[in-house]
Amino acid sequence: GILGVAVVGAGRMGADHVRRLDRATSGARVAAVADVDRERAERAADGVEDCAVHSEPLAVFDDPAVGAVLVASPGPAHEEVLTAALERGLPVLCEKPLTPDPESALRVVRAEAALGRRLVQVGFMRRYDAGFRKLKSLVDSGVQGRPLMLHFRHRNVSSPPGFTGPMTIRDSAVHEFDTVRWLLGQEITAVTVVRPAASSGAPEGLGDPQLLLLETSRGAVADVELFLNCGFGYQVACEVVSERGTARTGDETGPVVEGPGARCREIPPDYLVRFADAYDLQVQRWVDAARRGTVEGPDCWDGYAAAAVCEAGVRARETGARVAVETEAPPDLYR
Ligand code: ISE
Repeated sequence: GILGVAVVGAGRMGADHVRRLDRATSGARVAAVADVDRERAERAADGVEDCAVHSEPLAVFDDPAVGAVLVASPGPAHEEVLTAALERGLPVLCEKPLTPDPESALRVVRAEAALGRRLVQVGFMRRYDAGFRKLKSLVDSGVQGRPLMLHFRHRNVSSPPGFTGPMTIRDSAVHEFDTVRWLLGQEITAVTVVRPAASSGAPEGLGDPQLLLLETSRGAVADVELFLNCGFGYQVACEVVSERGTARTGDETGPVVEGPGARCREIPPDYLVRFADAYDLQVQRWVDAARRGTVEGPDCWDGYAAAAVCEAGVRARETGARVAVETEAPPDLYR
């Protein structure tokens, strides 16, 4: 039957997912929207047929119409919802980060491993972006030899209000951490953060932009320009430098625009536009899998591994030192 989805968290991302599930996904409907700000939940649910609205996130679990949960609340609120969903055996699509720190991520990993089957997919949507998928199949094909270096650019127009230094790592750079692990099939072993003079366009004290240097388990190195207040557009790009060639994605995303005296390429304003197709595919594939009783995509272990790199990253940016990443061994479920 049709999958009844509860969307927990009705901020920018949550509201976008409500619209996506309601209008652009087959086999699913939005059965409930929950947000601690009830009016925000009501706005997101406006126009959605037969959709319950809650101000208490856990209330969605008492609703028999709810067969799956999409978690889009802020990272620190995830663990409670994930734990409740796992207890009830409901499939989950959890926006990144799985949880903000490795300790809580490991608790979620262990709760899922104890069930002996996967229920949670983590919303690392770049894995569903057409350009990144092409990079991945090129790397996997081995035609260019071993990948040696990755160059990333990650620029936002502006950081959201209340964004802190650690959040630049846990909420933004976490995407690169997952992308490196996924593209290379290697673990990130150490993080160094170099910080140029802060931009006057960035909030006082945020220390934006930053340059991250990541080392991996089989000797690759990735550099990440993280610039969250660049002021002009949303850009995410990645170049893979291998032994016999390079490949790059993300430079040409918006349409070509021509007018008097100029020919240019539009730059998307934000991630909702830049990754719209990736989100659509991610959510459709999650719904299809949930209806078959399966789960695909990035798992809780990927969420934990990324959180462990974040932990090292947060310390690296505070101390200026190279910080080694520490992780536990994965439970059998994720081997
Ligand atoms: C946001 O939460 C995202 O996930 C975006 O992809 C990222 O570019 C942005 O920096 C984050 O704040």
